[in-house]
Amino acid sequence: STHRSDVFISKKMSYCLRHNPEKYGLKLDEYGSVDLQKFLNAMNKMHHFQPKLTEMKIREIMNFSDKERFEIKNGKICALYGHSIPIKRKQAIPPDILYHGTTHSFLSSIMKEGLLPMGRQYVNLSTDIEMAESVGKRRDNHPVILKINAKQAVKDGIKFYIGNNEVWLCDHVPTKYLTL
Ligand code: HQG
Repeated sequence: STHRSDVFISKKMSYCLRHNPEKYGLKLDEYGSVDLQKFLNAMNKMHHFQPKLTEMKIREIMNFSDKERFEIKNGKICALYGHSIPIKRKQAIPPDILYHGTTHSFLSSIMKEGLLPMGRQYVNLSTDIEMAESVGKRRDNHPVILKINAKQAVKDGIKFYIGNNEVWLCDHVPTKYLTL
């Protein structure tokens, strides 16, 4: 989305659904979903959006967004990735190759310990290089793009989870699956 107010709303939605639903008086189910009407009421109560945040507005933000961050299903809403609170996810087989964009300053540590979730529940991986690049650019103008041999990792029993069509999640990616 290009409107500044839409970015603001999206960031508040992410904060609530990924990190701090309690602050909004909300409790997510084990999959990270919450009743959409309850979510709208809580968001409006906290932020006094003018005009009021509606389902239609959220769908508009989702449609025009650069990334698929949220999902509305069966009257519930959830964030698809980025959580710091524990959320159950569906395990699945990822594409053979995944990518991770990061900053040069983290590289020596990553090459020692592998990719760790750090402040989040899972490591975020991308299906395409462009996405990995934009993720890395948040911290580094010339980010490092790591290539993940997901095919071999799957063979070795490492679990992957679906975020959305472009984002895959993993508990830990050991160094042996990473190449520069
Ligand atoms: C790094 C945003 C040192 C890792 C983005 C990353 C993405 C290590 C940072 C999504 C490490 C964690 C997630 C190790 C990993 N030693 N550093 N062993 N292992 N790291 O923000 O992937 O716009 O939690 O490389 O665009 O950058 O909010 O993860 O740099 O899609 O929807 O530790 O969040 O999406 O940083 O970003 P983050 P991320 P939204």
